[in-house]
This record gives sequence, C-alpha cells and structure tokens, in this order.
Amino acid sequence: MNRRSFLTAAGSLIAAGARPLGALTPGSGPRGVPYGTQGPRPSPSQLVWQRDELALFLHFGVNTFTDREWGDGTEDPAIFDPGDLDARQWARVAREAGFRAMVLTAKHHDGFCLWPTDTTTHSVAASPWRGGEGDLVREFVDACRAEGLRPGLYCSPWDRNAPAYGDSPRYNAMFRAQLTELLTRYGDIHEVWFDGANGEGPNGRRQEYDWPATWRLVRDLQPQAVMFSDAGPDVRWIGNEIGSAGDPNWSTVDPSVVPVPGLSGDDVMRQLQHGDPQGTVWRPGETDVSIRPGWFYHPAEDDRVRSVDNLVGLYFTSVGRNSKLLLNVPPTRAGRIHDVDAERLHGLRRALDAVFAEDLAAGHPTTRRDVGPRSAAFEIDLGRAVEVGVVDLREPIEVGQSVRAYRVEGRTAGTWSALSEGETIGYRKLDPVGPRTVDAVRVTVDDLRARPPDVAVSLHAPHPAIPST
Ligand code: FUL
Repeated sequence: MNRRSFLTAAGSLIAAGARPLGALTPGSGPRGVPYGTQGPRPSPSQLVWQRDELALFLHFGVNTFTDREWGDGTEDPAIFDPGDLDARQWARVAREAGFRAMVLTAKHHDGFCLWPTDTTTHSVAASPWRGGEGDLVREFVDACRAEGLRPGLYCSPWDRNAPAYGDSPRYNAMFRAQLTELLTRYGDIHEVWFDGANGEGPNGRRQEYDWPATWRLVRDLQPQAVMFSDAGPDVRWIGNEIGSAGDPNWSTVDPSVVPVPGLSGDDVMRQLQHGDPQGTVWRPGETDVSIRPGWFYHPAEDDRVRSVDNLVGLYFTSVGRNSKLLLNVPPTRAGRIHDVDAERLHGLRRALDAVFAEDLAAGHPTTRRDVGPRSAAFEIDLGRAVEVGVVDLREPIEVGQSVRAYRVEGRTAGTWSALSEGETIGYRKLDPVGPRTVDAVRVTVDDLRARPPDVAVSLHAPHPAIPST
C-alpha cells in the first residue's frame, strides 16, 4: 500500500516535468553566470590526491614486534628485526589492487624512527635490521616509485621517547628537524600525515605544538605535498576510523571550527564528517580505516581481516561519498603484507572491476535543460530497458563543489519514479539502487550559487558485491 502511494506521488511529481527540487526553491541567482566561479576550488595537488581514490596505509615499527598498538617509547631498538622485509612486495600488491599511493608510519607515538635520523638514537640505526645500516623510508619511497605509486609519510607529533617532549620549544625544534630530514632526503613526497595525539612529556608538562610553523616548513620544503590532519590544511580527517564519510560530505570547510588538530566536540565532529557548504576553504576529507581490528599487525587478528564485500562497502562509503579511502594494511613481523590481506586486496580489485566494468549510459547522449536559475536536469535516453544497480554521479570539482541537492529518477514503461536522492555530489557519489529496470534516467540538481555545472552520470548493472545501502 505504501509502495503504491509512493509511486503515485512520484508519478504526479513527474507529470509536471523536471523542475527544481521541492524543498529547495531556487533563489534569484544571476542568470547565465558561469558556474563554479565563486566558491573555493582544489589546488592541483588536492585534485591529484582525490583522483587517486585509493591509498594504502602501512603501520609498521616496534609495535609490530611487541604486539601492541601504542608503544611507550621504552622499547629496545634491538627488537626491530624484520627477517624478510620487502617494501616492493607492499607496493606491488598495492598497485595490483589499483591503489595509487602509500603512506608509511615513518614515526609513530613510540618515537622509533624508521630512518637513520640525526635527531635521536631511537631508530633503525640502533637495530639489528640490515646490520644497522637500513633505511626503511628509503626502501619505501624507492618501492613506491618502482611501482608508480605516490609516497606519503606519517610522522607522529606525539613522541613518547623524546626527552624534550613537554619542553615545547625544544621538542618543536626536534620535530621540525625530523620533518626536514624526511622532506629533503627522499625526493617528492605526495602526502604528509599528522594525527592530533598530544600528551605530557617526562617533565609532566603538556607539549604545545607549533602547527603554523610546522605547516610552513612542509610547504617550503615540499610545496606540492598535501598535508593531512584534523585541521588540514590541505586534507582533513573524516572524523572517525570506521571507514564512513559523512553523507553529505562537502569538500569545503569553515576553518575556524577546526583550527588545529586534536580538538573534540560535536561541532568539530560534524565539520570533519560533513564539511560545510558555505565553507571558505577547500579541504576534502580522507577516510582512514584498517583492514584488521588494529592499526599494527597482530598474529591473533589473522582471521579477522575484512572480507572482500566489506572492503567494497568501504569504497562506497568513502570514495562513493566524495572522500578518499586510506586503507591500512599492516606488514607482518617478517616485513611483508600477509597472504590473507593480499588476497582480500586482489579480491577488492576484482569486485570493483566487475561492478564498474560497463557504463550502461555510455554512448547515449545526455540532454541538459536549465529548469531554473540555479537548477538543471540531465536526461539520458538509454534506448532500451536496462537493469541498474548503481548510479554513479560526478561534479567537475576542478571548478569547485556546488550541487546542493540532487534527485535521480528512472523511467519504466513511460512512468518516472525516484531512484535516489541526496544533498551534494562532489568528486563522486555512488548510490546503490534497486535493482531497477529503466529505459531513461533523469538527474535534477540544484546549485548553491548559480547555474549548475554539468553533472556526469554513469550507470552500472546489479552485482552481488554492491552493498545494499
Ligand atoms: C591515531 C593513532 O593514535 C593510531 O595509533 C593510528 O596511528 C591512527 C591512524 O591515528 O591518531
């Protein structure tokens, strides 16, 4: 009964033809103003970062050997001795699975440095690995380049080993020296990753980070790198570690809500999850999540690796919500990606290739009609009845993100009915539907400010790997 009245409602809505979305009456925006000229836009580096879609996160260090998640900094460097370390294997698996970048924990909270730093003796240089001559950051970036992946580095500000931690200016100088090494010795680094963890030093005082100076330094040394943190400045944390971007998810933010990393509170979390349509700064969200329960490798979690279906679900709730997926796959004590994890990553690739193999709309022209000063409808006549399982929408984000509402309808036997709807689109919006059999599709969008941009519409057939929501 409900279904019937829903269809009737949709039918009468369609009888009037495509029109601006009900609740969002278009304002008196300037007619004919080219779209996307008024809001924030991504930098070339932010565009590259977003279009990569998938990056592999690698948590590796002393915790791998102590079976812990957070080391306390007292670990003996002698425990770091991966017997079969092969960064090229990490990169090969990543590339084969369609990942385009990798981010390594060059230093985690325990302070152990995976490169032979001059700032502390707590590093690979004091370990038996490669006879104390090893440099894992070097092997990592070399492997990335050999496999055509962009390298990124995570350098934890919280350092539970550094004696200077808590003596704020002194530790900040040490941290900057570490970043200087990382950003001058290894060629182009694509992403610099900072978390917001903050503690007290041995002097019992809370460390005060100097974020402006840190960000300036990174910008000076690697102008093309994007910096990640709660507060960007280039890429923001998505606000959780469960692999789910907000819906809606705007790439624009109000920078005053999250000015520095490590803040909590409802406003902060809302801003991280959803961004802000009125935001003045382009700061897209990155969704970091682990393939296992922990960030570091624990043998006891070998049978708790996410399934292929689960990983496809993560793709839909991150990339499919205008975010990027940074999927953590922690190397084992041997220094390799575990076979189970590698198999799941290959499975993810096979599933995504199958789901997106064919665009059912390809070869069928899209007709655009401006149906109001800030509204447009895009209609595709498919020429035959097809079964649709996913609607795949894209805004041309190089000119910003400006769709503030959209509705997708399909035509079946001459009658239009709703397929999906939402707030914004951004880089990519994936809506699982149906499955539904339609012979035409229409997408009606309302714009924040002006004439809507051209929205690209792809349609994909039903597939068992498509998540149900
Ligand atoms: C957090 C850390 O505390 C976790 O150990 C992990 O590295 C995660 C990605 O970031 O801030």
